[in-house]
Amino acid sequence: MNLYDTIPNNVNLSEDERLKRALEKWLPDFRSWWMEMGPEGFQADDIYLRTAISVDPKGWAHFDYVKMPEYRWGIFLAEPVADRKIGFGDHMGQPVWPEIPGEYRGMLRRLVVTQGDTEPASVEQQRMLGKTCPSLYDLRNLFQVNVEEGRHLWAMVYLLHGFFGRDGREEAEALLQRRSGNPDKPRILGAFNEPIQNWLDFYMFTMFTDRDGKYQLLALAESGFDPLSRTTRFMLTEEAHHMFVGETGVGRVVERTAQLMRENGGDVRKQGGVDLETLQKYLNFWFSVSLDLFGGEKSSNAADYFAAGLKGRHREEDFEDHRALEGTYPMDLIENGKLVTEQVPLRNAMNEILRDSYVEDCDRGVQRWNKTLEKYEIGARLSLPHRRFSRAIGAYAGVRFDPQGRMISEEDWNRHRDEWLPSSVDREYVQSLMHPVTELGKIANWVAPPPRGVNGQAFEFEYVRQG
Ligand code: BYC
Repeated sequence: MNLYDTIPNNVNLSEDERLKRALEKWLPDFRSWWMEMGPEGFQADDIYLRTAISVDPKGWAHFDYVKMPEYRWGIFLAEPVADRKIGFGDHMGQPVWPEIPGEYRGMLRRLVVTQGDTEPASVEQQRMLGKTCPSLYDLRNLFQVNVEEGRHLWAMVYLLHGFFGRDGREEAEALLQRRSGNPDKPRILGAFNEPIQNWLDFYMFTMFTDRDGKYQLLALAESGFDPLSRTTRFMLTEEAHHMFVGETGVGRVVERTAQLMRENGGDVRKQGGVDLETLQKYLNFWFSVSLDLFGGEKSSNAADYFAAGLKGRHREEDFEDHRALEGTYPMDLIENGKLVTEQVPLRNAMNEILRDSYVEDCDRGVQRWNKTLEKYEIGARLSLPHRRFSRAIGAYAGVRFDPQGRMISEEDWNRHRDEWLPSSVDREYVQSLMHPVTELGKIANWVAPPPRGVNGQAFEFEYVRQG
């Protein structure tokens, strides 16, 4: 592990002069992007952050005060697995590839660029949130997520520079050129152009959108292209914290809402909280845009990735048939304006199979939030909307469905839309709650404090020292 090189790494960068030069040339561009598009207003402050010091799953994190622009962004790959073999698709059983197989260059580039694009996008989406943080603890968590997304960008840029030659270098530059939400140069995937205006958006995003990240990274960790597998395996250890921020963040809002429902007659908005209906609408929104990130239900791209051994399923080893040449997957698809069950060849159903694992995982999180409602003896429950609800990508795009998954008319949709998704009034209300709370040990009224702080520290700890 070369921790104190200009670019910390465990890929022996000092022995690869060409790659080292390419990355050192990209570094100032990354820094300019970070200063322009990274967290606004806190770049000179000392933040209590964890940094990678080893890729060992048990001991990689080191906590200390760091100014974000000085964060040790680096290239860290999980240790190689000896004699690793391709675990699925047409090349099943062959040794994994240490370099890119020529025939799959285009496909791999596309996967790496799509993954890479999401990382800076999320930092751009979240750049204003620091100004309205509910507590120093939350502020620090936001910045931890942001610097790690920056490091995930480095992970993909390493692959582009290290394995793709000139077009890889061009793609790495382009990753710093596109901008979230900019109609002239948008980020590639839908959810990453949606504004994250407030902390409820942020918690929902880290709960639902980062969880797509988990499943996509798990599918890429199966890859026969070994450097992609190793880099995504290490990224997954960081991703876990992001989902923790989301799940516990929403959980703390639910807790506070439940408390307010039990107090003073239960009108949550009157008491400056987020009512359950509004929480449900934000949940509906972020869950459905995140479902879109899995791509079309029936996808020949997904079939090609699988056949080539580039992108597998979540925990491929749990499946019995790793070639997936036989068998079908039943899907309710729309034919002549009606839902009809179609048997889709398994390889073409890979996006949907991954989405299934994701939906189950999300539902477990929602049930944990419901336990809090139960604890406060509140009868109402939160739930995931049906996966057909409010989709912009895939088989259900352009057709209207209610949260139970029933097909409805455009007229019905327009009549009920504001009951199901945040209306402009809801957004204004949530925005009105967003005031910065930066006193030690204090927290905004609309969210409960966490049961414990970061790395054994108390909630009252000075997680951000303003310079
Ligand atoms: N928005 O066959 P289809 C993360 C396009 S998140 C816009 O259905 P495919 C993170 C698609 O490109 C994880 N366009 O889809 C989280 C294609 O375009 P063309 C990111 C979309 O290719 C939080 C067309 O529709 N990682 O890490 O099977 C913070 C039809 O394609 C969308 C990855 O995504 C969309 N949502 O699947 C920070 C992994 N969906 O060819 C980070 C790499 C589809 O018609 N990416 N399209 O021009 C992939 O594996 C695949 O590209 C996708 C799409 C799963 C995204």
